[in-house]
Parts: sequence; C-alpha cells; structure tokens
Amino acid sequence: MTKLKNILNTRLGFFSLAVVLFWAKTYLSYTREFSLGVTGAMQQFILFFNPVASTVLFFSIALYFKKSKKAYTALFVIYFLLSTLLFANILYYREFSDFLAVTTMLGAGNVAGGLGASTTALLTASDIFYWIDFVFLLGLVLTKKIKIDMRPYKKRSAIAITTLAVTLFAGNLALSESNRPQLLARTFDRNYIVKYLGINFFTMYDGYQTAQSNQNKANADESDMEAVLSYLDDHYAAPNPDMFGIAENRNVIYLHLESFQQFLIDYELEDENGELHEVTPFLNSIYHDQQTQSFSNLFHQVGQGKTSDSEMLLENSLFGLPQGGAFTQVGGSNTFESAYQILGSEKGYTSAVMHGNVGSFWNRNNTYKQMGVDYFFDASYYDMSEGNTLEYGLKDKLFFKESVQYLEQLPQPFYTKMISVSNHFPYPLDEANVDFKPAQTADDTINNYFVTAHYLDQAVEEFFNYLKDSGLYENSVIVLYGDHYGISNSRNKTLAPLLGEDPETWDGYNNDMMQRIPLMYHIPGTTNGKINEQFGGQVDMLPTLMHLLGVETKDNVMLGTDLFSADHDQTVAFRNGDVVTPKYTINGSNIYDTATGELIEEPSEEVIAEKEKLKEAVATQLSLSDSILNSDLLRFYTPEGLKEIDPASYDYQNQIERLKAVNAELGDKSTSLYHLNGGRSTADLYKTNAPDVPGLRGQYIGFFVCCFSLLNGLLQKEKPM
Ligand code: GP9
Ligand code: MN
Repeated sequence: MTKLKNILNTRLGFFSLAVVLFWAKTYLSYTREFSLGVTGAMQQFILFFNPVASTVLFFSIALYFKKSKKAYTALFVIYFLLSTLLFANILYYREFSDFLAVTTMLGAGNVAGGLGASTTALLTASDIFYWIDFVFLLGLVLTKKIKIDMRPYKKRSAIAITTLAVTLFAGNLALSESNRPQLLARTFDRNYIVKYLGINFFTMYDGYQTAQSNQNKANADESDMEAVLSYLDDHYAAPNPDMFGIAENRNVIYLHLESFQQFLIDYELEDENGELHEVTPFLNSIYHDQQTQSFSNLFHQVGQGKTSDSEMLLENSLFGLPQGGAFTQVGGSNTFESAYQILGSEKGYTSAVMHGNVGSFWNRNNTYKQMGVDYFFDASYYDMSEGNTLEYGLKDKLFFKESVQYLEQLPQPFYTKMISVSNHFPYPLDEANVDFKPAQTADDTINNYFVTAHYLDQAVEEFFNYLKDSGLYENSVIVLYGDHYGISNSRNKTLAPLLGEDPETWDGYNNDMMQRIPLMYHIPGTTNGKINEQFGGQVDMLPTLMHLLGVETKDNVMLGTDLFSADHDQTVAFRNGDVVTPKYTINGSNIYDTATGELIEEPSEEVIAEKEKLKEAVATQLSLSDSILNSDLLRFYTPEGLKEIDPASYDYQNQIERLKAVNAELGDKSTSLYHLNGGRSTADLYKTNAPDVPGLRGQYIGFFVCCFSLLNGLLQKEKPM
C-alpha cells in the first residue's frame, strides 16, 4: 500500500492514475451510452484500447510544465475539458443518436443550444459517475492524500510519453485499418470513427475537416458561380416533347438496388449439371416491360462515397468528391437544390427516405436535412433485432414489408427513396433465406453475389405486389437503379469466365464496361416502354426524372442532361477521370473503340485530339461539381420558385405521430393511402415469404407458448413454499 502511495506521490504516478481513470470512464461510456455496433473479438479489443492513446497524448501536455503546481493544475484542466467533451457527447447522443460535430458545437452556439430546452431531461442520476472520478482525483490532492511531487520533470521524459502516445495511436490506427479498410479515406460514419479511434480523435479529425471546408467557403463569393452558370447555359438539353410530363403528379418511388450491376439483368447462371438459372427473373420482367423505359448503357459515377455519392448524383446532379464522401464532408453544412426541394416547392410533393440502417451512416441524418428531405425513416423505425439484419442492416424483404406502414401515411404525391441493403459486399445471407445456388468460382464474394441479388429480386417483387394490391401502383412511377458495382475490378478476372470472357485478355475496357448499372423508369399504364441504348450516367438522372414529371429544369443547377433529350450529351465521366462515349472508351491513357472493345494502339492525330477534348470536357464537369460542393456555391444562387429551407426545422423523430397530425389536420382532404383506404392500414395486404416473419402458424404457436408460460407462472406462484 505504501509502495503504491509512493508511486502516486510522483508526477508520473499521478499522471498514470489519471490516465487509467479517464480511460476506464471513456470505455464505460462506450459500452453504456453509445450503440457502436461492435462485432467480433478484434473490434471489442480496439474499442477497449482506443481511449488510451489520445488520453496519454492530451495528458502528457501537463508534463511539459516545469513548475509542479502548474503541471498539476494543467492536468486537472485537461481532465476537466476532456470530461466535458465526453459528457457533452453522451447527452447529445441520447437525443440525436450521433456524435457532436465541431460545426454543431460552433453553429448551435453550444451543446445546450443544440439540445434545446431538453438538456435537463436528458440527465439521469447515474450521470454523477461521469464526474465522480474528477472529484475523487481533485479530492486526493486537496486533502493531501496524494502529495504534489515538487521535483521538476525532465522535458526528455515528457517527450518520451508523448512519443509513446503517438506510437500507441499508430498501433490503434493500423489495427483499425486492417479491420476496416479505408476507414479514414471514406469516413462513412461517425460511429465508426469513434468505435475504432475514439471520441477525442473524432473531434480532432472533424475539427480539421471543418476548418478546411470553412476556409474553402470563406474564399468563395458569388462570382465563382459564373463559371457554373455559363457551363449550364452551354449544356442545357431541352426536354423531349414526347416524354415531358408523362408521369406528371405521380408518386415517385425510387428503388435503390444495392451494388446491382447491369450484367445481372437477363443473366443466367449455369449450375454443375449445365442447367441455367435466371438470377433476377422479376427485375428482368420489369426491364423488358412495355411500361418501362430501361437503359442498357447507363454507368455509375460514384467515388469513395459509394451509395451516398449515388444519392448525391441522382438527387442533385452533382458528383461525389474526389476523396472521401461528400455527404460526410460537406453534406451537413452545404446549401443544396435537391430533387426533394424542387418537387416540394414546385409540385407540392412530400418527400421521404427509408433505409434499414443507422441514420448516421454516410451522415444521412444531417445531409438529408440540408437537402430538404421531409421524413427520414432510419433503423430506429424498423425492427432491427438480431436475425433480422445482415452486415449492413435490415434484410430487404423485411425492410420493404415494414416500410409500407410509413409509405401509406405520406400525403400524395410523394417522392420517396427506399434504400435496400442486403445485396452488399461481402454478400452474406442466412441459410433460411437462400433460394439460389451460388456460383462455383474460387471467390466466395462472387459466388454469393448471385444469391443475394436473387434475394433482392424476390424482395422487389413482393413490394411490387403490394403496390398493385394497395392501389399505389397505377399512380406512381417506380424508378429502379443500381448504385454502383458489386464486384470490384480486382475480382473481375475471376468473374470473366462466367461472362464468357477470357481472363487473360480482360483489360481496362472490360473493367469500364462493368460499371454499367440498370436504370428503369416503370410508368404503369404507358405502352411505349423500350430499352434505350443511349449512353449516360447517374448525373443525368435528375433532369431526366424532372422532365418526366413535367418540371422544367432550365434554371436549375444540374450538371447532367435529360437522357431522353435530343441534345443529351452522351459523354460519361467516371469519378476517376475515365471517359466513356458510344465511340471511345478512355481508360487511363488507353483509348478503346467502345463498340468493339479494341485498343487503338496507334491513334491518329485526330483521335488524340478527340481524346483530349473528351478528357477536358469530363475534367471541367468534375471540377465544377467539386467547386460547387467544396465552396458551397449554391448558397449564392437560388433559382426562381425554389423555396429556401431551414435545416433546423427538420426533425426525424416521432415522425409517425407528426404524419398522423398532418393527415388529421387535412381531414377529408388528406391524400394519404391510409386515409383513402378508409382510415385503415394497408399493411396486411403485404405478402412475404420471408422466413424471418412468423407466418400464421408461427403466430398461433407463439400465442399458445405465451399463454402456457403465463399459466405456468401463475401456478408456480400459487404453490406453497
Ligand atoms: C449503408 C449502405 C451501404 O447505409 O447504404 O453503403 P455503401 O457501403 O454501399 O456505400
Ligand atoms: Mn452501395
């Protein structure tokens, strides 16, 4: 005991005690307060380990003070500040299920401001434990139970401790990156940064990014918008009169087909007996339907922001950023002119996004407010119990089924995007849901891709059946699209034989062609559907849809052009600068003939000039998009008729109550499906064969089991002791 006391009476000893206490407190808060989605022993270990590096780093500042009293005071000040940061995050998380971003701290004035009047309501009695360590430590010194070590501390030793902290952090980062590649490059979710690297690191990293983006914004002014507006003038493609307004006033239901590539359409997988099996029979039938405008040469254009980049493209006609995710970097603070805002302002649409994953993923919970999404149903609105979810969220069949209770409450016309997620790398699916034989390559990712794609196909079919049964179908346009590749370029050679290609001759051209994704506008009641062959990208989807809905886009900032327009530009930009046109495919420095796939080995002067022109056109489009996002240029330009939005007025909690209130106020004028169905839910029209949903038989058994245990419990109680 005295030995321990002697240690604690040294500066390093007291420092170590402070580190251990703060470390323990942080870890305790991780497990008690935040839902970080920790899975597996490695993640458990990283979570336990991650507070230590930044704690040692910050506390080591105190060791640099020569005078003892100053050093101890500094340690207490740092301890207090870090405790405040932790506690503020705890309170903020209780309300918003998210961590405090630096902009929130600065923008909302302070944490309490961000939380509004509810701060006290968020406090619980046990919160005292988050401060007791500080009081305890202070008490030890004030009551002289621990003596202040008056000896000076060597600067060299302080440097050694700081170096130790940096080394610990490097180890932490290496472990994290091996468990979650591209963690920092993509920064998809604040929860992930905290889970792997800790709250302190998250705050520093976020602060750095905020400072950088504020700098970009401060350097920009209205004149920067001129280059954008003149580009738009030159590139505007007037609507095709045969298509303009053909879906006017219909509901829009975007069905996001996760990681779905065009090659799956009409694909038949051969089994070991030589029999062929259609992977996605339902989607194929929609693709060929006379009520569908399908596209066979549509390319995804996403960067590291993957799903969220596709959302940026199709709802803003802007690209993601060259690095990281635009949603995470600028989504929470920028001004947008999104599809949600345009349709809300000009056509009175109500908008909603539905997704069976946490709202903080890709910073959607904040970005959607900036974009004017009226309702966002995230994981908190779905039954996410174990068994219902796969790696990235709710299983698709359950997701679509559970979504209809929200869909039916939306005033019509509505604009909604339903983001599926089961067909996501690494394509896991539980045995009970598997209804398709995997492929037989050496790569399980490829093999199972077909299995989860088939599952998605079935889920979409069930949802279509509901749309028909509930009557929503006739009055809607259903847009199906793949967000990006599912099989990465590094796996394509293994996939090649299944596509009838030789892995030996597989090249950059083949990789680029694999970036095709399906795009289908299914407009019930129309008969002129066909498979359109013009080339285009996701950036073209916004003007295309707006024109189908009868909304002019001349004044809007959209970098793409209407796919149906006679003036549509068929030059497709990849986020990495590659280009595809019907004539040429430019992959790095190589030029291929797009129709034949042949490499043009010795291009003529003319071809080289054309290549340069295409490269430049794409570079201009991408760099304008980057400056719009990085410098937040849309704050300088509001097209006529577009209502500006106040992101702070959006709230994604208690939405069902709010929707019910909205409909009640409308009374007989309510246009929600729920109201039109005589004030009854349509949810029981939904039919699914999902094994996860107990059928009628399962429900009966469940009921009897329940009754039996209740009875049993009562009898037990009756028994004399
Ligand atoms: C997560 C889902 C997947 O919510 O949208 O994102 P991805 O990894 O495809 O970008
Ligand atoms: Mn995705």
